Amino acid sequence: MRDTASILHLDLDAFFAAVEQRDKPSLRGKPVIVGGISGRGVVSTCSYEARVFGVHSAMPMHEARRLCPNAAFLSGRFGAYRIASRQVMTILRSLSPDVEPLSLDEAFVDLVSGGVTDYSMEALTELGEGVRAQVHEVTGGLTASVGIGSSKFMAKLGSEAAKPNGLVIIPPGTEADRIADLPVSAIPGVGPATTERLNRLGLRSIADLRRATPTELRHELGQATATWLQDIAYARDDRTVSALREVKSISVEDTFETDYTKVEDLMPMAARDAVLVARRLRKAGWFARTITLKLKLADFTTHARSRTLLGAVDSDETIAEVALSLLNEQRHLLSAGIRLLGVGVSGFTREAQEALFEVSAARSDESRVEIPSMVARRSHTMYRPGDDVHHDVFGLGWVWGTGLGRVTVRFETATTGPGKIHTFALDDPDLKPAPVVPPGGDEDGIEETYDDADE
Ligand code: TTP
Ligand code: MG
Repeated sequence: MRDTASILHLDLDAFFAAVEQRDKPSLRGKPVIVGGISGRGVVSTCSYEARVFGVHSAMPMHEARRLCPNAAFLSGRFGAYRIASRQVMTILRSLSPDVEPLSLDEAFVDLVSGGVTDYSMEALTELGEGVRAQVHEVTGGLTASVGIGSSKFMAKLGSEAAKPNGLVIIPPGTEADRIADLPVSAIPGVGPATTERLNRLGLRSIADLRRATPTELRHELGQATATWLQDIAYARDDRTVSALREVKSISVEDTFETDYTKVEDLMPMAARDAVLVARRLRKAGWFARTITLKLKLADFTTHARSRTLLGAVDSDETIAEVALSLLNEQRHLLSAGIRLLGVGVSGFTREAQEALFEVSAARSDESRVEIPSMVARRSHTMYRPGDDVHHDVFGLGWVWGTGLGRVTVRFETATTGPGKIHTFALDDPDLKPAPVVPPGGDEDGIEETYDDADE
């Protein structure tokens, strides 16, 4: 742990919903819910106005509709979120070379390597407020919460305490007192399973944890976790801020004891790896567009083949189907002997787009894997609630609702006042989907991904 508050953590407030309110003036100050609009969709996030009703991330959408029927329900515009994310990360990288993004809207910054020398409360307040103001200005109105502390744990606790739209600096020396009454689940890395095990031992708060015996913890949770818990209970956390820790792909590989030559032998391993990858993907809350199958031959040459889907997926079935079909496409390599097989995913988004596709992989004959065919159901333009559109007469607007062959559009943008509503036929030739136009205009279509952190 450092003796200065030199790690900053920034997290945007109600990120996806805030971008929607920025670009849709009529929704400002109102409940906005972003997520999977369909039957079994879940809430990605919602505005603070919707949180008052009890709506939160990961809640089934039908429940959110019940709690807050008058909210605007939007399916999300990832292009716009990606651009805002990039703008924020650029601001943070101007502070320090060591910026570690944790997701699209959240990052740690190491102020020491950024050259900050004055760690007085006044100087840090000025710095923190300066970053928040810059984010607000550059993104055209998004608000961020910032925490500054002597460790990652403290910085993150600070930004959580600062939410929404605030700054909290945790003065060095106060850390251990500050966390004593927190539940053990507040500790980074302590998920529901560990929380339950600790609770079973009668350990509920961080102060309780301090009273536990090392042997008891080690016995129940293993050496590594026990050590971590004993340190963090006293706020001892020397995890570094690392720009290299970004995750750009997730993969699972198997190296075999003997070389395989038969596709029937390799198929179960590819399928199992695909399921492991899918599980890690879901845990990270991501969906992937690209699936890769890697083979290393007995002669140590490596062959990788990828397929990029039209939509982003996270299901065991889809990832396994694609991996198996990529294996099938590389059958000609098998006779050389396969010593390693790996399945990976990349091209992450926060949203599933599986509904747009049909993956049909008939596997009637076990030894033959049909290539899945991706059929985009775009017989005519699909408008999803919240999508940007352009009308030749009325200009830029967003899809307010669709049904019965009609689409209702509200004509407003980030820079207009609340706009008027008009309804059109779905196939109105004057109406088209509009590209995301960011404030500052840097639409380049590049996927915002996270750098490699393979196991
Ligand atoms: P968060 O930072 O967890 O949430 P938030 O920014 O919406 O709200 P706040 O930080 O003010 O509490 O997540 C950032 C974005 O990630 C969020 O806007 C939407 C997306 N997300 C999901 O898609 N699914 C999820 O389960 C979560 C937690 C977030
Ligand atoms: Mg956030």
